[in-house]
Amino acid sequence: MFSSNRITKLLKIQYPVIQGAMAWVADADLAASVSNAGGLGIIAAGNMPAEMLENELLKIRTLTDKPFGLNIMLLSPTRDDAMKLAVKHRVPVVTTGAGLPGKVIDHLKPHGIVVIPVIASVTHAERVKKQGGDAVIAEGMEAGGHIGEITTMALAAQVSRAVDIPVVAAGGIADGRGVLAAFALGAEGVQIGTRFVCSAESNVHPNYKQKIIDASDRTTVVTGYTLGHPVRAVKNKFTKAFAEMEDRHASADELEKFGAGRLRAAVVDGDVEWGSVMSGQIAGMVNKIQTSREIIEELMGEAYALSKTISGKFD
Ligand code: TUI
Repeated sequence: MFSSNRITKLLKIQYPVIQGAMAWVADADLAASVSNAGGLGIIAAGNMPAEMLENELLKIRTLTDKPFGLNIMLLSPTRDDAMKLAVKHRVPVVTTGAGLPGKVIDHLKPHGIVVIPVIASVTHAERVKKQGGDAVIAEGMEAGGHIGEITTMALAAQVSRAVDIPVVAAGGIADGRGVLAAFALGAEGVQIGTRFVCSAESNVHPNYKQKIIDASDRTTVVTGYTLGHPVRAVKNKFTKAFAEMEDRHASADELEKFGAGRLRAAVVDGDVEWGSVMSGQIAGMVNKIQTSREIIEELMGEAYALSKTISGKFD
């Protein structure tokens, strides 16, 4: 169904599918389920205190002997702790997000850790290549959570022409068509978040999963432009109130305070009206709960079948 390429070889995995690193969502249970199914599961450090993150790193070793990754969110005050724990627990792969990863690459590469930063522009991808990043994840603004400005279509195409390290496409991908489209743009792997939120092995509150299952293509909205870190989430009372505050030019301080703790409220407590239900635009296509294995096998099976149909059209 899939032979192998630079991404599967680099990551020592069967299928070129990386699970998105979603704060509060991407724990050892979800990551192990993806790794056991032949993809690369990722634990999201997010803003986790070191002790909690260390527990997840110890736990995943009891759940899988396959490679997995740790995502370090560069805006987080706990990012240095996460970096130390990656070394201490010999994490095979580190992805980064929401910032410039130079320091992470310098610190982790000498320990043999594969480092794959998420980037949102060509310039940033070129910088990562120069700094010694092993690959890049080109994440378009269709993605959920903190996003850049460029769509996956435009970003993956331009980044894969600009750098010779492998490119993984992210944002707006949730089925085999999306996988094949990413490969057509020059990517050698995909990162999938929203569909894995609805994995049977995801510990996300059922209310959050239901919001994604009920979503259409126009369900998400972006807030936070005035703060300099735009975030895509399902429209609800919280995003409406936040947007109104931005419209009346509320101060950064006021906005940060209003937004604090909202993701946890949605993911852990199931408050899907006043919490932040981060999700990608592809939520409209995620319609059921499936195991991570079913998700990956369906994705790759569809991509394989479609590749045969499409190649016949270009005779
Ligand atoms: O990081 C993400 N997605 C996230 S992080 C997150 S937690 C959060 N919560 C509230 C506010 C802010 C963050 C929720 N979702 N994706 C990876 C990603 N990285 N998307 C965009 C970028 C990015 C943007 C700019 C990476 C580098 C970059 O560099 C530009 C610069 O100059 O810093």
